[in-house]
Amino acid sequence: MFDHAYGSYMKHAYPADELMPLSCRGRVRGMEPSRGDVDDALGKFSLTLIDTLDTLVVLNKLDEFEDAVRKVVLDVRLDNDVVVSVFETNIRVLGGLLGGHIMADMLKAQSVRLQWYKGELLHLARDLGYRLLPAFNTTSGLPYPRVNLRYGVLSPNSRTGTELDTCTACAGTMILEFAALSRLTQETVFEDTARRALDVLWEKRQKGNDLVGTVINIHNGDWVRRDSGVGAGIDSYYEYLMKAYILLGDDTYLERFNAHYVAIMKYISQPPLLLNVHMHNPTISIRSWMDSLLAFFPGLQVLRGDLKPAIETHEMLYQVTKQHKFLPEAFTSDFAVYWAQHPLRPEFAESTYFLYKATRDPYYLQVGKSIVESLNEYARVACGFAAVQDVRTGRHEDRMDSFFLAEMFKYLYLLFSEKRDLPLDIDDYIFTTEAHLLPLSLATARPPCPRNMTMFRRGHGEEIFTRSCPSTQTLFPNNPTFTRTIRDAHKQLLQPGAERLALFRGIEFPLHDTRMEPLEILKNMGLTLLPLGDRSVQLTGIRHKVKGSLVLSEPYQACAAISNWKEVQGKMALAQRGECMFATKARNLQEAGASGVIFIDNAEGSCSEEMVLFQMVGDGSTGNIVIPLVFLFQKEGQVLLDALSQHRNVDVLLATKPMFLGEEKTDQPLSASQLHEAATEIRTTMVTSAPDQA
Ligand code: DMJ
Repeated sequence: MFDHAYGSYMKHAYPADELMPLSCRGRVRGMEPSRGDVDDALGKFSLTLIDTLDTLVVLNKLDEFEDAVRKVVLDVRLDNDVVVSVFETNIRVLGGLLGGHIMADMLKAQSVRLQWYKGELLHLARDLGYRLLPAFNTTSGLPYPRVNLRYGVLSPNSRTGTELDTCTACAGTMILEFAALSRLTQETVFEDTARRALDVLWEKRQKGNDLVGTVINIHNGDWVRRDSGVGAGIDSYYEYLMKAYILLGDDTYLERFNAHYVAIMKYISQPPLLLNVHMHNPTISIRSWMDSLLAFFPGLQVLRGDLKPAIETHEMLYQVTKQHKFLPEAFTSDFAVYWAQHPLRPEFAESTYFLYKATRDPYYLQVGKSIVESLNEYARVACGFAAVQDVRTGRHEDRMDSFFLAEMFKYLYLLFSEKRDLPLDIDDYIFTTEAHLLPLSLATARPPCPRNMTMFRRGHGEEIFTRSCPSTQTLFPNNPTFTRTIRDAHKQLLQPGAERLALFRGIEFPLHDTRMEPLEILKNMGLTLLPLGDRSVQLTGIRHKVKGSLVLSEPYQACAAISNWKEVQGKMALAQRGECMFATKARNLQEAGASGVIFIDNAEGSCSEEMVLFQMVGDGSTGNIVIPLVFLFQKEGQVLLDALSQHRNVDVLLATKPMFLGEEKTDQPLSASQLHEAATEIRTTMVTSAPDQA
């Protein structure tokens, strides 16, 4: 496979950069029809060969590694008149050369191989570093998105330098490679330059909420695209802040990461979904679809020690993958295809690996097995693995991006290998965003320059200065099956034939039967209406219960002080959606003494069979809403209103979420601690999700 990409060297003046797995030959830029921006990764520098170097070591292909290093040293030239992406060249080529150098040095030191090696890959890396530096020659310090490997940016021959903006990830994904290069060469300029770009991004964040946009003007630092998410355009910026702290031991990076992380969890994360918001008005999700790049995020959450949302989002991604064989480039919040392509991206495998490492739950081995099986069944072709042009038809593209060997192979191999099978201790390394291996020992290598970090603005609250990853035992004491417990709540996101989802206190309910009556739907949600003697009805949950008699809130929308507070006290209030935030209504009713609230949709005729996924969310404040809250669409809610109009007394027992209370064994009411747990869960949902105009 490798030689197909490399072999074209003999036929053309330049080595091939990528394999064309259907044509069985290498792709040389300029020799094939242009694919636009995608081709900016190709610099006539044997991209795939370099990007795969450290994968060969992980796979214990040491002869092949030595051979590949020789080829790179002998044949790769960087002085090419080619305009390349600064970001891609950094993560794939500079990262690949550094990973290769570190592996070569290690094998040489162990006298295993490469006794002839004298740091040639590091010399190439340094050469490449200097070829990337002109891109940073802007007044802001943010890099141009492209650079000419021979002529830089501003020279008349460069054919680049007219761009005005770049993506956040493009400017913020340099520090690992540049710092490693500085520390290995003792030349300060690389780490300084990457750090300066990060300082600008931090400075330009939305100060009120710590969110960043997707595209930024490289000259004046104004945001050009203000949507904020964790996928395309931003993804590895967050990853590099966290990993820069791990690799370099500099607190500033962790503090920045934590501030952004709090913002992400408050506004973007709506477990299991991750939806983009407007950085200046983050209370509104600005799109209802997700891109496949965000699949790396559960892996990053594992590094952060935040396992629960990592498990939830990963499970959601797995459901999408099962539905479409691969993760489509983009998919809607009800998991339909939005962009149908799948260029063999590794992010889902990456998160699967990290979750397995953290939990040792064999479930993640099963997930990995399904990834391998899909690749073999639907992507494998005679000369390699072909990207899928459309997951719905399975049609292939003549394309195998270098990250497939750099990342996908590495993560899948590592997922199934034991420590003793590897020629290195993988825990001594950190993965770059392209899965290149940088040794943690760089953290103790003295930085070649005095530190000059922007001081972190204090006052975010102690909780965001988390410095350690809590163990699973701390997070989920005495619950060895916590991963399953968390996943189970998200397992039924997709059932055969189920198009629509309804969300009820964070539990998703597949509603397959379009003939289902509202009463049955309620039952399916864990709620049953029971007649109680002649003039009362009981709405009972099938799991744990929170009890209260129903009462209509006055005013019905509960946006102002509750006038019938005497009636509401200790009861389950019914309130209508609209006019103000759910959180406002909830606080008003909580203050009035309600034991819980059931919100009923204000859209006439709405019902869970027809409405798309919906989640009640809070206003982002940490206000102490502790009573249980339920949202029902109008048709289901009408069942309760009808019951209330026909019966003197309607008792309600609300089902609670099995994921945090466990399966019910008896019909006993909840203990005080269970109630507290339930309420905490609900409050957490409220405060960690993007607020929604009720
Ligand atoms: C890789 O090149 C890197 O992981 C990058 O950060 C974004 N994603 C691609 C593969 O999908």
